[in-house]
Amino acid sequence: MSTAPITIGSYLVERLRDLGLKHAFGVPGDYILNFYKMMEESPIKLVGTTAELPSGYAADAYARMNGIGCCLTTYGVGALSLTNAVACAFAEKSPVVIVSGAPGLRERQRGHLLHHTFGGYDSQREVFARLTVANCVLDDPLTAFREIDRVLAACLRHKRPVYIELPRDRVSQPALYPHVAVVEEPTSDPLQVRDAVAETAEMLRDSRKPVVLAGIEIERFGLAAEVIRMVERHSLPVAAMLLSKSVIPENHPLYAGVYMAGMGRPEVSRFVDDSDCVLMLGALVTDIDTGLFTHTLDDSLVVHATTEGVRVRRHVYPDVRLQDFIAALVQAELPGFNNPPPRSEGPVYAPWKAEPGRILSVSRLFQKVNAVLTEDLVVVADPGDALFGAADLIGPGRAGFLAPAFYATLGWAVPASLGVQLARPTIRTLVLVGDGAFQFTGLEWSTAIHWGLNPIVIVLNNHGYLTERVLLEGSFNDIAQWNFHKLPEVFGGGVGFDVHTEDELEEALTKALADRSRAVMINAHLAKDDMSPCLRRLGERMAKKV
Ligand SMILES: Cc1ncc(C[n+]2csc(CCOP(=O)(O)OP(=O)(O)O)c2C)c(N)n1
Ligand SMILES: [Mg+2]
Repeated sequence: MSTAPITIGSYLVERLRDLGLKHAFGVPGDYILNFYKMMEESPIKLVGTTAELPSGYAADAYARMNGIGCCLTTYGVGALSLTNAVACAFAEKSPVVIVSGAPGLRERQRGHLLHHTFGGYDSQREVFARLTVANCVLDDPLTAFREIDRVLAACLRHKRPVYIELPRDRVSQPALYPHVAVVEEPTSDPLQVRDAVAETAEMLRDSRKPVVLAGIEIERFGLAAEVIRMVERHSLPVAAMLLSKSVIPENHPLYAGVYMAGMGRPEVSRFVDDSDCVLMLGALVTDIDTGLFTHTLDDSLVVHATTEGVRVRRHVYPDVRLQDFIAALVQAELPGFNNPPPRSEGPVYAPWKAEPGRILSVSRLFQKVNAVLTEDLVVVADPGDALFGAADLIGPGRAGFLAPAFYATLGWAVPASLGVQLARPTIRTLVLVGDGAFQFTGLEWSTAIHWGLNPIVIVLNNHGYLTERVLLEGSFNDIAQWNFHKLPEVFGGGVGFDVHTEDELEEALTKALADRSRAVMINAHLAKDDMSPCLRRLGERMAKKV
């Protein structure tokens, strides 16, 4: 056991470790260097990324898989580059801890202008206060230890990012008195749980076509197994949403598919929209998840339970924790329903057999992707047709699926695949990314190679910003053409495939899957105007709105 005194920095490292953090992402800089050193000497591994923004996406995906993620950054130039990733983590509920170094308190007193600073010394914290659920500045050893506890507890409770600012001359400041970590769990009001469940059970008993919609909080709060128990016990059909795709095993007999109202598969939309009692569990009701709010769910038929409380029709029960509500529903006495999920109107992506020499199309590409999905292959999709096409994939069992399907920030997927594979070394990622999106952050593929990881990246190369083209065509949607398949040469690792035809895709994916020792880059050439059914429906609806 170390006899070294506990310091602000060492306590922060220790708490992050206790919470299960094994990797932290970022780029060093002088204001965070001595904390970097402290982390380096701990069991937590430091993963250097090509820039701060991708470190944020990597940490976000890591947090989605691991329960907590972390970015280390220097002040100003680094931290401010991270903001977009932090906003994404906030919007989509991902527990990321941002630790930013800052000028030391002593050096501030001289009144000189210090590099990387802008405005007052509180400006950066004010920016992050808007993007996080809790923030602190560890400038005082009297309060720093409690502040670390408070901020980390908020991160885990809300599954949203938090901001910790650490002035560089406070990292090694010892505690003034012994401190024991305090972790308080919120509890439900038992009477509210009883009433909320009784009212929900009554609605369910009166319904003939009940449906459960499993949202993203079910994934984040680790409640999928409990939801499955609940739907199995009562024979309730269950649909997922795009943001929570694959939260329910997609081959489960009660699984109805991904619900996206007017943008989704018609048989799933009809099934949910026709329901006379929709139990929404942990769902974010976003424009993309509801096909631009084309859903017809009537408030009087909906129970909406989230981590912020339960609403049954128009009655609100704020002090009911989602896990307690679901646990009580498992036990509720219900009749057992007979509302089987819709039969697919023919699989969107039918079985695959390559036709040699046939030019690759979007639908055939996704057909092939669907055919190779296995439980240890996690699909990571970037916004664009990569995501919309992926909406209709039907994975075996609980094959993972990750995408920024609400905040929709381009360039998320490649760095995210780094986070996913470091969080879960036994799985491989299949990254679906547009040519435009790849140009945002594709350099991060080199970090994956550097770490000996083996993501398979498929660039859907449709010569520009197709999703924007669908809304409004113009020369601004054309982008520089890259030979993506030649990147292995530049990055000094991995293997690339230039794919124009079905048999070339077949060969590339067969080789990629057979060889787990290398990262793979597939440059999949597609026609400029070819698109998935989902993007076509989105385009039609958006065009009416803008
Ligand atoms: C960071 C960011 N900037 C801009 C956008 C707006 N945007 C949405 S889709 C899109 C085009 C994406 O092109 P690509 O990645 O090639 O996918 P495609 O639409 O061609 O399938 C753009 C620019 C965004 N979503 N995120
Ligand atoms: Mg494109």
